[in-house]
Amino acid sequence: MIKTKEFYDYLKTKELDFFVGVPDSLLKNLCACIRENSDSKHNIITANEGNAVAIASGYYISSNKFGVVYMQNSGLGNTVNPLLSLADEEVYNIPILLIIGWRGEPGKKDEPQHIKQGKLTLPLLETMGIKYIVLTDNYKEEIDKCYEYMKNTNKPIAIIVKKDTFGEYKISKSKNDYTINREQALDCIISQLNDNDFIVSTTGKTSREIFEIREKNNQDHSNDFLTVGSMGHTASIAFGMALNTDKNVYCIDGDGSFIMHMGGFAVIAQNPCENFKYILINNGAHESVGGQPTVGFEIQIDKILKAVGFNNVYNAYTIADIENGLSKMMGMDALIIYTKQGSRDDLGRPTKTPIENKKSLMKKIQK
Ligand SMILES: Cc1ncc(C[n+]2csc(CCOP(=O)(O)OP(=O)(O)O)c2C)c(N)n1
Repeated sequence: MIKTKEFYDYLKTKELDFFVGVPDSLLKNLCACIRENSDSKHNIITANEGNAVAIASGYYISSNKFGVVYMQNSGLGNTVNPLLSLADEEVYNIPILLIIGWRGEPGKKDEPQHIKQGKLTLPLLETMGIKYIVLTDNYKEEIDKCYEYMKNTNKPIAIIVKKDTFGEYKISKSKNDYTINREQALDCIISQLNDNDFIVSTTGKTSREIFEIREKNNQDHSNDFLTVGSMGHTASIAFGMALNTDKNVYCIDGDGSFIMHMGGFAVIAQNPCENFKYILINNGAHESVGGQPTVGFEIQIDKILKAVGFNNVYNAYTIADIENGLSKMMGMDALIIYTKQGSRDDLGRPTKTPIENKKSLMKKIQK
């Protein structure tokens, strides 16, 4: 196991001290270390991984230095366009050090959404012509090799990080003053909905908590589309569903997911749909992968949603606010719920497969 701070310090000896990316559960310790030891000009948590590649490219253009992009392999898809049409040697030829958490590594047990991506991580890089090194304890030599390669070729190179590669690096979670947590908010939402209301929930702990709340209530799961991957696309899935049914479709999103593909909201709101309702649980963090901050508390999401065309946008800080907001919500309205961070240590995962989930929902919504 690599001592995380020593790895970080070694990167710095090579002037690899500009970090940009989207946090990942496998890189939780590294992300925490970067966050604690880099100032805000040297660690930018981006909306999505493609933005990170573009920012690292801009950084190189103005400094001649190599940016370090961190991400989960789920985010590799978001980087394909800027890697191939910006950084590629046949376009601008820009060196970037990619650090990629390898979820779904073949032979290791992981969740369904990581299996195909895990299998294809190395082949995808090979297809894109991106050289990679799988990180081992011999990390100094490996970083040296990456550095020399970037210097000699001006091409991006990837470090692939397997599970449990980095040792624990603990920092205290950022706290806020909100009183309820996500699970309490979800519990309240579910108690207010009826059998004709459908949910599309975002990836991470939101969907896991919804699954457990239904179990606790002895309800089945056929009203819920528990998105397990596709971070940032929850609202678009819900919108697509809402367009083609007269049932209510409630999107339950997270701030990291909202920010990841915020452009989608402009188009959704400009195509009003009376049965689409948007709920955002804003904890100001990527809580599901370690609590790294988003800009969710810095931006005025209610004003953004109004500006792109949502009708009424309600803010909620308490259970009573949620009940009140839900009772008033009409189509193309939004409810933003401000919560503290935190979840149960014993939080489980859906025991139904994504395909079982999809099939039972399709049967019910098409009735
Ligand atoms: C494209 C992509 N990038 C990164 C991830 C890893 N990931 C899973 S959940 C999550 C955090 C989501 O944050 P938010 O939407 O705010 O919800 P919260 O976890 O705070 O409830 C991240 C970064 C992913 N699944 N997909």
